Amino acid sequence: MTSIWGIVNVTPDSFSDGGRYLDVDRAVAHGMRLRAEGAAVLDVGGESTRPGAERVGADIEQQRVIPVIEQLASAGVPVSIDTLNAATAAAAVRAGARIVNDVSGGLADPEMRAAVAESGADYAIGHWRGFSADMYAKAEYRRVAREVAGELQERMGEAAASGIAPSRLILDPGIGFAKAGAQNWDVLRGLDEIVALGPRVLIGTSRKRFLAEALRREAGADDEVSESRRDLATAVTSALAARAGVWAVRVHDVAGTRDALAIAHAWAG
Ligand code: PMM
Repeated sequence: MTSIWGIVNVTPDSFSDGGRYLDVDRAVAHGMRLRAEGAAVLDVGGESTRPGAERVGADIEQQRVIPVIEQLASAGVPVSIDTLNAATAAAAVRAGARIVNDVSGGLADPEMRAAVAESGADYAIGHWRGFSADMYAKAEYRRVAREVAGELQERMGEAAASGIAPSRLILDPGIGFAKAGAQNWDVLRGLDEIVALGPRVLIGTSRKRFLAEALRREAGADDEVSESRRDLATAVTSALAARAGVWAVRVHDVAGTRDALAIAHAWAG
């Protein structure tokens, strides 16, 4: 059955006191709630990769995530570190993380693959073409799913050349990363091409812009598509992705996703 990664974003807009103090206890409590709701892995991140987000330094990123990872890991929860920085990945694994989730697939930091190889952690590699500031300018494809699969295959080769065993890899087509609206649907329609590459496949559609766009276009939602409508849309994409053979989905709403996956599972028989 497809498993669930619960998102724990430790950024000033998520767990903070008026934007000044990051509240470690609240982030940990949020993670433990997602765990109780059925998350197999908690994906902890300290730098937003959303379109237009500014980059933060690795030191600030680590101040945010390391105390949270230490507490979650010591409570026995499998933790993944969502980072583009090799130094943060290494520190997170020392703090107890078991998986490095690098949406750039090793392209953002030239030290990343060596750090992961040395750490012994599993490595989730995303399809990516550049930092959020200019990623839409790079969203040019002829056949989206085919090209995404081809580039992921290149990332797999680079990881193997760096000493990371294929059994440690997880592939993610990077929904929203260097992909504009309709291109994300092309990727989802072609998920079997990614699954056919072999390694476990992870997918993250949660609350993303292309879902809100589809709801506005197809269901008459207003401009500010509510969080609950985005979560419902996410649960649907997650259930369909499960049918397409993905190994895990990365979501904010773990409880709703758990129910959606249970129904997809019942359907599959
Ligand atoms: N998306 C975001 C952040 N991290 N990691 C993986 N593996 N796949 C994704 O699609 C992904 C990710 C951006 O979403 P957020 O700001 O809601 O965390």
